[in-house]
Amino acid sequence: MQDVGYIRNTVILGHGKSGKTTLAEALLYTSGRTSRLGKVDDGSSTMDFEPEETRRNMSLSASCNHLSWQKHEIFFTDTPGDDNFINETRFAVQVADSAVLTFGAAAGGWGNGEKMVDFVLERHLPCLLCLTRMDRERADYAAALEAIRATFPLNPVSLFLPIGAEEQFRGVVDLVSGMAWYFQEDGSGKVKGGPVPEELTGEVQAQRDRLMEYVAETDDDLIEKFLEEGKLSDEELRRGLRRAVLAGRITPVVPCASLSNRGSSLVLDAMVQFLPAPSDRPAWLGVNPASGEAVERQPNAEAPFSAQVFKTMADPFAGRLTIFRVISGSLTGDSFYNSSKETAERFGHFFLLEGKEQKPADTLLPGMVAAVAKLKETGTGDTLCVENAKIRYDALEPIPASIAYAVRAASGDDEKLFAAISRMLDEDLTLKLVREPQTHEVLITGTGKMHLDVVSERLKRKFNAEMALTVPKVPYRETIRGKARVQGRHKKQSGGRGQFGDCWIEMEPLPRGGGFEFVDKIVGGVIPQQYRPAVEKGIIEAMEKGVLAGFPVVDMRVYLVDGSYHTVDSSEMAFKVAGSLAFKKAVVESNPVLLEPVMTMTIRVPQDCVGDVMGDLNSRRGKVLGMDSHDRLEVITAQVPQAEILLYGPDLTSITAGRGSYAAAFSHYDEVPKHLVDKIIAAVGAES
Ligand SMILES: Nc1nc2c(ncn2[C@@H]2O[C@H](COP(=O)(O)OP(=O)(O)OP(=O)(O)O)[C@@H](O)[C@H]2O)c(=O)[nH]1
Ligand SMILES: [Mg+2]
Repeated sequence: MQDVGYIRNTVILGHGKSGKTTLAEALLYTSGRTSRLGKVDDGSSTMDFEPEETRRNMSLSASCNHLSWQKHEIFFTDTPGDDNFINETRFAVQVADSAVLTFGAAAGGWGNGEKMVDFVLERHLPCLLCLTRMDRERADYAAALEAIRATFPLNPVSLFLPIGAEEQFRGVVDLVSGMAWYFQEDGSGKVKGGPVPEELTGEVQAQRDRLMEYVAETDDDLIEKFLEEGKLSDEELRRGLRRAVLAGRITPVVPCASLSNRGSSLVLDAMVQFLPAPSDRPAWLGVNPASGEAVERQPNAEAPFSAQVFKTMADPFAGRLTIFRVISGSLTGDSFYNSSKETAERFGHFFLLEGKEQKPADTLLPGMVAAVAKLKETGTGDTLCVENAKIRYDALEPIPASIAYAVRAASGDDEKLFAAISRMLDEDLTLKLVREPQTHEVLITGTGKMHLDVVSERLKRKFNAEMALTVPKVPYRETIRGKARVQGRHKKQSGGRGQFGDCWIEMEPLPRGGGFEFVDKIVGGVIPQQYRPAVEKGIIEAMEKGVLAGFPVVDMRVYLVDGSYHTVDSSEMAFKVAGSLAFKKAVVESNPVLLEPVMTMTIRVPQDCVGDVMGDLNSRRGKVLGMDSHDRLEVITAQVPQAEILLYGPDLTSITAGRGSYAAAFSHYDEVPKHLVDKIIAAVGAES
């Protein structure tokens, strides 16, 4: 059995297009796991294997693999950088022991890199920073490093000094050993030793001294030795570095250019040397599902088995594939207990994931990522354990959806479409179907338009079902501002028995949210008791379609005050009609107005975007309620009419270059300003 100390579990994350997948491909190839260097751009990537990914040349979902390097087994997950698929990234971060953070080496243009840094910091993950795309024009290692140091609380410390820049990036000087390494020209990703270029010797000495001092400062014993002797041995430096990284005090930095496979072996070495084994991490905290008491698991092989599911994939033929990370203990056999669903689950085999391939395995240890097929109850976020040592870990909440479209089947076969979508809900927790009772539309929610486009393509490929999306209707309502007293009289005489109902009602507004009240004030039986509820029924039916644009009417009180009846011709039906006639007349006479839903929004944006976001909110009729600083972000709270933010997500992304996010929840109904009422009424007229 493998020693857990030789396992690494890490997540590769970084801003969009920072070269995560290309780095993963280079690591796989250099370690010998793959026989050719996969490329994102020509669709030959092992990690981006979904047709939707190869079509776009980008990662859309978390993809797992593992490789061997210097007797270590490194399990890693390559994650999407785009905000549309950020849930995949968050769930993968949740179960990782460490992070490999990628930033492009040309300073700036880091898009949502800040969000990725926050994920790492929130989970206190020891982290290795790769400055990627070193071979590109304008790549400037020192400048990028300085910018990151100034912006993020990562304490980045370079392990290397690059030799050559851009296309001429040929090798590095290792600041720990002082040796120079040149990249092999055969694209193998490995390095060979060589002389330190003379023009760099001064800089190497200066940076090496700084590195030593920096590391010494993180450790009492080392600082003593350093102050006494003025230096540390290579071994002390390496051990000090490892300790400081594991404690999250510094982030070692490695340069690389993965597309031409330069620097991969350095990244692999650093992963083995400086990132934690599962057993180097603190105990994982959970609760005993029976008692609710806090319990913990040491991440070693001797503890009882526990694992957490971080991804589920829906396959039309193979069924559901559940992907989990082992947290403690070892797993053999064919069953485990799901403590989130409180049920035992059986399976055939478990597999290790190698991109899209799955390889059977017989024992799982802490840090390993594995998959099982066809579980019945298990979903993403669930805890798996043994029945005699139950534990449940916190499941991560998916970030709320930021966009909703009305969805129908393009073919008209809604039943087939919704059955297919509900199978996709398993693998994608931001995806939700919501029935909107007032507009009778079914809404599908997601993180952005691109997210829903990808869902649409997957539905077509996997289940041959096609969605038709439209911008959802706004559930407007109508109400009154004034009072009225009117008569509703229904009289019909045609041949035999006639119909007669006659009522007088008074109508007055109720405060917003007051709904509807009906008060029976008839005295002396001018309308007999059995017909009075019929008047109310007639009103309630008529309330469904208002007089302005046919939206439901709300927030008023109706008094039934007078009326008359006929001993033969009166009936419940006749009074119902009278009630509805009276209602319509009363609304017309009570100054009817249109109401629109207003949402409370919480918008998180970097400080330098606040002005633009505020300006944009202003143009959307938004009212800013307050602003608060959280870490490096400003949190704006505002109320904005729903009609103005139906497609806010993509707009916020373009205003903030992907660095903003928001959540919106219904707050209240408010009057539509006069100048917009006619437009809305005209739009409804055009539709019907
Ligand atoms: N010149 C050069 N181009 C690179 C390098 N690494 C990646 N690229 C290119 O940059 C683009 C993005 O690379 P990916 O590896 O897909 O980046 P990613 O971070 O996985 O992107 P997402 O998954 O979409 O967030 C592709 O066109 C790559 O070919 C590199 O080292 N040098
Ligand atoms: Mg990628």
